Amino acid sequence: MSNDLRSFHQHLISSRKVLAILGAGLSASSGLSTFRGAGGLWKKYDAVDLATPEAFELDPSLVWQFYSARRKAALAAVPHRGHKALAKFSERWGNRFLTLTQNVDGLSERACHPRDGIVHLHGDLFTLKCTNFNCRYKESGNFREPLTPALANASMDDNVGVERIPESQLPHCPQCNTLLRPGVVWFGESLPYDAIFRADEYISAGDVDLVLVVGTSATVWPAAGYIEEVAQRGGKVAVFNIDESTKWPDGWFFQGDSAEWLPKALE
Ligand code: BV8
Repeated sequence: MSNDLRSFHQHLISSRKVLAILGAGLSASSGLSTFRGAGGLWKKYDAVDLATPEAFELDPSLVWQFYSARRKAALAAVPHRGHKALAKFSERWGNRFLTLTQNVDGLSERACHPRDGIVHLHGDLFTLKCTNFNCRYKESGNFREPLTPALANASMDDNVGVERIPESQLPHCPQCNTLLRPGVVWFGESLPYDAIFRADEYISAGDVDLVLVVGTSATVWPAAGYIEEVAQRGGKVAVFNIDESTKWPDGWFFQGDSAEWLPKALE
């Protein structure tokens, strides 16, 4: 693995197509918790345990407070120079660059990343979906805070306790009055078909000479599988991570804050 920017830039400018796979570490410098490691806990709960249909079924009050706290934190966060460097790179490269983000915080959009250049593999915090299978109500771009008065105290702060909120005071569907859920992909749920199609189509068309792996532990599938797919087709891998254990056997490893490395690598 190399962290030589010159050889990286030579490969970058000669690449026919580039892919980026973004994870929670990209937003860490905007103050948002990651999923694993130190950031992986919300109060005494493991984020992975809360990001499941079973957790929501069992305790929608707890899960809605988890997501409301994250909505609030994401709305208060500011995109950093790394988010902006990716957005500008996407503007310059057009359809020769595709961003696959695992992040649900909306910071890439707020950094003005071109909408047709980014795919949300795991949905986003500001989309709401009805839990009534027959209703199919779905609302995007809902930045209302709090979603209901009962959720006003939801917080990432460990010192703020979890309340027992009656289901009637959680968000409900305006069409059929059934409980709404966050429009994210939970563990055990399939990724959105259009996201999978877009990613597969871009990679299987060939010519992806470089994949940028930014701030992700690459432990969540099928997102992590796209890295392998590009490498198996001959593409080079450039990892941007603070953790050396995420190194890839071949390519580049830029150890440190992606907010610092991305502007140097892409501008
Ligand atoms: C599915 C939304 C099947 C919710 C999330 C093999 C194949 C297929 C599936 C599986 C498989 N093996 C296991 C599975 C099941 C599962 C899975 O992958 N489990 C893992 C835990 C092993 N996958 C699924 O369930 C997926 N669904 O496969 O469905 C199916 C098919 C048909 C029909 C039905 C079902 C769905 C997975 C999606 C889950 N939802 N998010 C929410 O946000 O609440 S995933 C969640 O983890 C986030 O999206 C997050 O982004 C993502 C990945 O984590 P990371 O982003 O990598 O974050 P993490 O904290 O792990 O790491 C942060 C990194 O940043 C670290 O490396 C750190 O060092 C670094 N870092 C920190 N600071 C910085 C930094 N780097 C740079 N700069 C910094 N400053």
